[in-house]
Amino acid sequence: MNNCTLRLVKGDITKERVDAIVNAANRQLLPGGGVCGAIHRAAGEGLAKECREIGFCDTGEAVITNGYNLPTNYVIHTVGPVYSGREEDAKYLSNCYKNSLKLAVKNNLKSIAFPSISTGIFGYPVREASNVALKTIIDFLKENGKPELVEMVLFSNNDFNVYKESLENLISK
Ligand code: AR6
Repeated sequence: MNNCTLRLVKGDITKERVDAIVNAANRQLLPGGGVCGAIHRAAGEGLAKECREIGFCDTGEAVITNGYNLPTNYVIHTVGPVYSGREEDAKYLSNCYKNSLKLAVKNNLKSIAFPSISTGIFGYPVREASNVALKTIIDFLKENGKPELVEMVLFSNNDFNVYKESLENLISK
């Protein structure tokens, strides 16, 4: 759409060769578990050091660091909401995608890969989250015409299939 590509990929985000990968971080920007742990392990100690210097990121916000030993130049860290079942969850989750995309554009990055933010340890149901994620990305691309490539990298077959169904439903609307 709008000369941009949105692609769903099944795989490990730490292997993606894009300008930036997004980390589903915690507010203290500490190396945690899940995709965050995998990113920190693959990036090496330099990433944790730069995160310590930044110190904090609020829910729905995003910060950018270097990629260190990753095949990507940058990591954008965003903090998803812990799922509560309240209406505000969707707003915070949408802000994660929006603010990460804004940061990518501000830094002239052409390609960015997202994991499925908040749907692991933070407990956001994947189908609900997929609709928020995809709708936010599509709206951003329609409005801004960049970045050129946005990938959603899904770790499991189930997540990939859920995102695929949600995307098909959104496109057919
Ligand atoms: N590549 C792509 N996706 C992955 C990978 C990977 N290598 N590894 C896991 N996933 P989670 P959250 C998927 O729990 O729910 C951390 O401790 C995983 O299957 O990583 O936002 C942070 O520090 C799931 O679909 O993130 C925070 O404290 C998705 O990534 C907290 O967990 C997100 O799951 C954040 O929780």
